Amino acid sequence: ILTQPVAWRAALEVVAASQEAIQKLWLSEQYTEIIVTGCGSTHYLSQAVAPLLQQQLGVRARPVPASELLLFPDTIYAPGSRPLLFTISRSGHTTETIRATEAFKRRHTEPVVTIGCYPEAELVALSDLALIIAEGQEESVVQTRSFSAMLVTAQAATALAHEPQFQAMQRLPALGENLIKTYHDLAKALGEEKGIERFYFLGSGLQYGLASEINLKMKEMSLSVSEAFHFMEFRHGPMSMVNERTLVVGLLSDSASEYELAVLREMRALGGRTLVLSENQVTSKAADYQVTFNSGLAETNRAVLYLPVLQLLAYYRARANGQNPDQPHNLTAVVVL
Ligand code: F1P
Repeated sequence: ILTQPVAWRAALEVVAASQEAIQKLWLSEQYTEIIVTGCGSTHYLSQAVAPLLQQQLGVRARPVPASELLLFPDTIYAPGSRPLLFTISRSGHTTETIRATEAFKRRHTEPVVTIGCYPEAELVALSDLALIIAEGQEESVVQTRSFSAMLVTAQAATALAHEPQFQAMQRLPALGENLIKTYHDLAKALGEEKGIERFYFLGSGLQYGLASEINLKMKEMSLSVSEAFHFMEFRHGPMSMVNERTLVVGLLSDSASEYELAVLREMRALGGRTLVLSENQVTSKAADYQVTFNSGLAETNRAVLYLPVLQLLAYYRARANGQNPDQPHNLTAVVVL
C-alpha cells in the first residue's frame, strides 16, 4: 500500500509506450459500445472504469461481472450492437473472465483489450491490446497496489483522448506519496478506533466503483460490517443502520458535492461520524475528518487518490481485529471454476 505510487509511475510509462495503439483504438469505428468486465476487485474496477470510458470517449460503456457475461449473455449483448470487450484481471488467469472472453470471441469480431499485471497470462494471449503493469504485482491475496496501478492505467489510457490531461497525470505518483505521508496517522487512528463498528462507503458517478472496492477491502481484510452505496441511495433505507458507532466515508464528486455534503450532514445529525475525501477542503459541518487532495487534476484523472488512505484504514482495522490483511479467510488469489 505504501509503495504503490511506484506502480502508478510504471502504469503511466506502459500507457505512454502504447500511446499509438490506444489512440487508434479510441478513434476506431469498429465498435458501438464497450463492455467492461472482471471478477471481485476487478469487477469493482470495471464499475469505476466504465463511466470513465463513457465520459472520456463519448461511447456507451457498462460494467458486467464476467460470470454474468459468461452465463447470461443474452441479457447483456443487445441485438445488432458491436461491443468492444474490455477485460481487467490482475492475474489474467481467472476462469470466469477467460471463458467469458472466449465466448465473446466466438460471437463477435470486435477487439478485446485487457489490463493486468502478468504478461504471460492466458487473458493476454486472447487480447488484441494488452496493457500490463508488472510493477503492480503483489504478494497479498487482497488487491491493493495492483488495483490502483490498473486504475491509473485505465485513467491514463482514456486521458490520451485529451492529450493535456495525460501530461497533467504525470503528477499523480508525487501526489500519492504526499497523500500517504500526510494521512497515514489518520487512517491508523480511525482503523484502530474500536468505538467504530460499522463502515459505509458512499460514492456516486465516477466514484461508485471505488466505494464498492474499498467496502470489499474492509470486509475481506477485517471481517467488519461494511457496505457501499451511491450517495443519495443511502438515504432510502440503509441510513437506518447509522448510529454513534458508525463511520460514513464520503468519496466526494466535483459536480454533485452540494447534494453529497447534505447527506453527510444528515448522517452526523443521526449520530454517525463522517470522513470526507475530496479535492478541496469542505465545511466542518459535514466532516469530522477530512482527506484533501489539492491535486489540481480533473475528476476523470485523479480517481486513484481516493484509494491509499482508505486501503490503510482497512489494513489497520484488520490488524486491530486480529486478522491477517494479506490472507483473508476463505480466499485464494485466483478463483478457478
Ligand atoms: C479476481 C479476484 C480478486 C480477489 C481474489 C480472487 O482476480 O476476484 O479480485 O481479490 O484475489 O480473485 P483477477 O481476475 O483480478 O486476478
